[in-house]
Amino acid sequence: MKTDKIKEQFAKVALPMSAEIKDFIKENGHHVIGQYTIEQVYSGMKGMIGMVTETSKLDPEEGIRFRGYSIPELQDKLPKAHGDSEPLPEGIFYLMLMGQLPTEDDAMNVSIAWARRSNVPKHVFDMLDALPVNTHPMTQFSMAVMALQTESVFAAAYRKGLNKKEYWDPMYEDVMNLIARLPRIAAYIYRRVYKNNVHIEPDPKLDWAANFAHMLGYDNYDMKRMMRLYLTIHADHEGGNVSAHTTHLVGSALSDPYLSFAAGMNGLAGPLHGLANQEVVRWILDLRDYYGGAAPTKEQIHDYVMKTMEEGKVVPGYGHAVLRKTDPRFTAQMDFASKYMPDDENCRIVKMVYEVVPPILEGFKKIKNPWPNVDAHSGAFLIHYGLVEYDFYTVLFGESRIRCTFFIIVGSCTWSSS
Ligand code: HAX
Repeated sequence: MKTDKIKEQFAKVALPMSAEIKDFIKENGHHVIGQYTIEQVYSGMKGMIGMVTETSKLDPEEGIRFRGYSIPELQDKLPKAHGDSEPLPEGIFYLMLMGQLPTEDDAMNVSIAWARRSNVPKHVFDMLDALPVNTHPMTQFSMAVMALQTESVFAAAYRKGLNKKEYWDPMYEDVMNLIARLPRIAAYIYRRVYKNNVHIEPDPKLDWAANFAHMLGYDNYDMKRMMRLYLTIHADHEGGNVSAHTTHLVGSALSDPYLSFAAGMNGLAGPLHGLANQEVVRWILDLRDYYGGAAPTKEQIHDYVMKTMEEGKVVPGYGHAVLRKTDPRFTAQMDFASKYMPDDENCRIVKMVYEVVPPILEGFKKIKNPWPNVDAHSGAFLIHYGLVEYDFYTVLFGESRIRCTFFIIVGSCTWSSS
């Protein structure tokens, strides 16, 4: 099996770490670390420490930190594409994988490795072409990942007979291949559904996010910069969210990464999780329609929120199972909007909604977090740059989220190999 620089570095970091973790468990495994209530058991283990996720930590008050770094710190410290202000998603992948900040060369090596692995076999496109074109893009995405399972290096190696110590190696291959192939698949779905099936070939000279924007059909610099930010901030949110947890759970049966990730994507496609990003845009467009199409006033937003609540629906983009403050991923997007699209009408509406919604939701005592989450903003950006087909938005989220889910699988396999 061919190796690459990233893989060699990963083996150097992960294999000793897996031995260290085994020793730690041997020595400390008997300690009791918590108690829990019946309510926690009934509400899906909320607030119970039930797993270790090394790639990121979600603090209820502060939000997400990736390997200890906040989002603003990462925007400052991670390598950037030439002349860009936003980090390359390759860098956050490297940070999550190795536990240390990448150099520019490291990020470049990830980019090269993904470009080399990005070929998608024809049968995946044939399968997509056989689906009704109105199949939801997330369903197409999950099915395409399943169709790609024919390529699983792990499944083939396991069938031949594989020592436990060797699991991590073909798992790594699958993870990297799948990450590399996803942009092509996602772009194919987009162009098939919304752009008359006219497809755009990848440009291997571009970084992962810029190449994705290119294949979607958005070659302007601003969209590429936005895509780098988008694919960086959605990468990970500890292990308890539905998509990462599902992927980890299915992967723990040694289902290969294609099977595990498709399962996670089916969870991401729920409106209380990743699909909330399309629901936010739908809600704002419905709100505008309701008041005749013009930008709404704060009073109108207030009344529309009350109407949503009275109808027994949720206000999409608000609330969180763990967070108790404004999501820093929302703030990063709002800052980006103020900098690069200060006059955009939908971004202005998102900001007004942010001023109006929390005080209303705070009035409903049962709601534990009245503040916006990551999904409250992203659609407004995409509309600004012309990507208006909001049914597609959760696919973008899925493409980003793959990096957390696959590190978990690589990690768990590595641990079982020591
Ligand atoms: N609008 C209306 N009601 C809300 C609400 C909101 N934004 N957030 C919570 N509630 C309600 C819940 O539906 C629940 O009501 P019931 O007791 O009648 O069932 C009650 O308040 C208590 O909920 P909670 O404990 O505060 O929140 P949960 O942990 O149960 O749920 C959710 C967290 C994110 C699912 C929830 O806040 C919600 O439905 N938000 C809107 C959908 C959304 O934005 N989802 C994306 C979340 C982030 C994410 O995963 N992104 O991908």
